[in-house]
Amino acid sequence: MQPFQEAIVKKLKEEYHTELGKATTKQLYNAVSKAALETCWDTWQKPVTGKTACYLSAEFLVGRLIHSNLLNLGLLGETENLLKDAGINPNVFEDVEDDALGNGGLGRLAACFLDSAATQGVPLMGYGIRYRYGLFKQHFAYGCQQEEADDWLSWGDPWSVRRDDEKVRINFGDQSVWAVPYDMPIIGYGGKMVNTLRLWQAEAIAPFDFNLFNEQKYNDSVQQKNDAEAISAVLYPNDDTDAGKRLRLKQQYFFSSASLQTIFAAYTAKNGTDYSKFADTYAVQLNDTHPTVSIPELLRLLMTQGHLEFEPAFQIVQKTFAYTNHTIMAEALEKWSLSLFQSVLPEVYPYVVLLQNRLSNELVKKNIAETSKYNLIQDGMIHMARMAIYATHSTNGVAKIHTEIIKNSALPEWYALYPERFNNKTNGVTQRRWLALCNRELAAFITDRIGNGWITDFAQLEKLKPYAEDAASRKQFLQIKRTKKDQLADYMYRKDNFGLNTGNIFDIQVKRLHEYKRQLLNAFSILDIYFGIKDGRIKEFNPTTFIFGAKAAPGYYRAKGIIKFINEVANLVNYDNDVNRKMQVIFVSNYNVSYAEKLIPAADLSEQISTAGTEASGTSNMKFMMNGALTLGTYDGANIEIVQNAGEENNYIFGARVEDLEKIKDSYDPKKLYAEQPRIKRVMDTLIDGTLTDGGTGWFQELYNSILEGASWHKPDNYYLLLDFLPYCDARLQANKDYADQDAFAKKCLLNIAAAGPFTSDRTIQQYAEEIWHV
Ligand code: 26Y
Repeated sequence: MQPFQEAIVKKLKEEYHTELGKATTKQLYNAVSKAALETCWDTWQKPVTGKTACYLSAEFLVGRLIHSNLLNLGLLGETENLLKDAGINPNVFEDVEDDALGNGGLGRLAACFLDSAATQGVPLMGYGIRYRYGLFKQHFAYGCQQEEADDWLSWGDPWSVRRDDEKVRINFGDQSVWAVPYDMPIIGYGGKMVNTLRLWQAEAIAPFDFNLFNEQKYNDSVQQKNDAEAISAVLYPNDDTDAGKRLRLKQQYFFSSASLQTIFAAYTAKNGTDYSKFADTYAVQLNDTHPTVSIPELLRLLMTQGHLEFEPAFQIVQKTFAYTNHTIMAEALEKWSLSLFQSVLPEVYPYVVLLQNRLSNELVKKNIAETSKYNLIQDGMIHMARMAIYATHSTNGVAKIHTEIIKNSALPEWYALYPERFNNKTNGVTQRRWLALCNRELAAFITDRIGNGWITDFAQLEKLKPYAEDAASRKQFLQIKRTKKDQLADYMYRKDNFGLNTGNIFDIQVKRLHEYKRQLLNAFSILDIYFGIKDGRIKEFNPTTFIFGAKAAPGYYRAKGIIKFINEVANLVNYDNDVNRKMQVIFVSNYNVSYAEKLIPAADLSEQISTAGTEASGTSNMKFMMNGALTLGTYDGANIEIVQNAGEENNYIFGARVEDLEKIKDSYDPKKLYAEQPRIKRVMDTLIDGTLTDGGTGWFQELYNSILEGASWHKPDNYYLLLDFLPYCDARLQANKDYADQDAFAKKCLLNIAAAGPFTSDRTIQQYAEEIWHV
């Protein structure tokens, strides 16, 4: 046995009094994880020298850690062999819960960044919240989404180390709590660098009141404990509009203050009260505005504990912080009511006023009289994005088009004031999880041809390009794709009790459910194909399986209506014997990181169909690309850079562009399209003519109205579904037709993989490190 295999056996024996063939999955999971953690413990504990970057994020969607950590430590093969030799299925850890401490793209990006930084030798610490319950688990009842608590800790938490000695006190207007850190190792590929993700847990200062207990006031006796623990109890499942909730503001300050206090204390311990090197010692990146209250918090620390005047403190703050914007949708820009902010954070509020005063002076000097678009405090609200731009040295968008939109249409007044602060950092994803781990067959195919350097140097993928011309490689690629479809079919049968036809084209849209992402447009187009086949309008059609995966925010009723609608479309299609040899539709339940790792490698077509100008970047588009799926998408977010690099001719781009929408936005008339285009009318009418039922909820009528009539808060067909409908159907049918020549299709897939080099988060992290953090 190898030393690591022996260490696992020893752990099982000493900690769980069991052995390989007898241990439960939970015991195995914990033993393997703890043994693995010990192999990198010494590297992890080595103090960092030089400048450290800190990534502050309310979300880290790390997913399941055991496989990626074993891969990065080079221990995956040994572990699997040990299991196999003991007669244990190497897939045993498939049921272990994901760490779903994030909603979607923003949280998953944070996780990819940590992996990339540790791999590329960038000292990057993550700081966030250790939610007791992560993103809810989803199942369907009669096609409707139902939510359940995500009790991820029921599997144990072998990857975290609690650090009681480093807890810090957090003060709110109406309560004080402890923030207790739990540290997770972030293991770089090859195990040479191990960074830390520090997640804070809220705990009571005095968990129990005996006096109240003696008076038989049992609930009151644990009140403080409950109130404290509420702060890190649950991840807010919204990823667009903030309801301005008190608890959410407390969460934000809780982890921001805990992180900044720790950084500040570490600095002072080393350098004393000379703060002149603070910004050369720490760079702090704000992942969207969620941690922006860190700005007045650091001011407070520098001025109260560091005894600095405001202006020198401001200079340090500005040099330390940088801000990443992930959305341009006005409703998603965070604002807090002044009265709420003052009551929750009375000790922080004065520093917001100091910031506002400094800004006011600056605007006067620059002769800007109209200040309502700049004021941090305006009309009784505190504007967090404004604060983040004003008090940092860098504001970045997450794809080229997104950064241009920020500069030219979302926040032009700020760009006019500080053009030098704005920059782009196109997102990326880690190829370790999203290729090496989730598609080992394709990884081996690539390594056979160009060596394994791509695992840490993704630009090398370029060397794969000549193999697109090689018939044997194309054939082998297609075989791998089929293998991944078969594996997905097994998995989906276990999870969703659905049988996939693995000879079909797999056409997949997986992402959060949002009107702007247009899952409803996808469903309309599926109905159009369905009617087309039934009516004989579509004669040649390569059998296709349409797959959806998405969670809707629990209070987002329109999104829930769309889920129900797609599930109804699935029933209609799957039970119709006239078409179900040609098409299948499935909405998988509980789409999460682990499901994504099964779905993405099996895809032929990657659905990226957001309204132009709405998806800041998208990151699943990159994951699909590196797994050899072709993008069926709009000119939006990183899709643009993807197809520019891989060739538009090797993808399927359709629909109105930002400039087109800009021109027609005032005259757009969806009712006209509905009246004039029978195919549009036919699919729209399924919402109201009884073809499909919403179970009496009224959701379908509401969806229908949202498109044709609009609502008090938006215009009709706000996201231009009807405008893009026919171009989308055309592009989709073109892709379907092209698939008939599988060999030619495979060539396009290989050209996409070969062009995926720039979309690694290794590249993104290097750009942050060089251009923003200077580490
Ligand atoms: C304010 C609170 C309710 C909130 C919570 C989460 C607001 C937004 C979010 C999450 C946003 C998010 O995930 N944005 C996505 O970020 C990705 C990474 O940059 C982008 O690829 C994607 O286009 C963008 O929608």
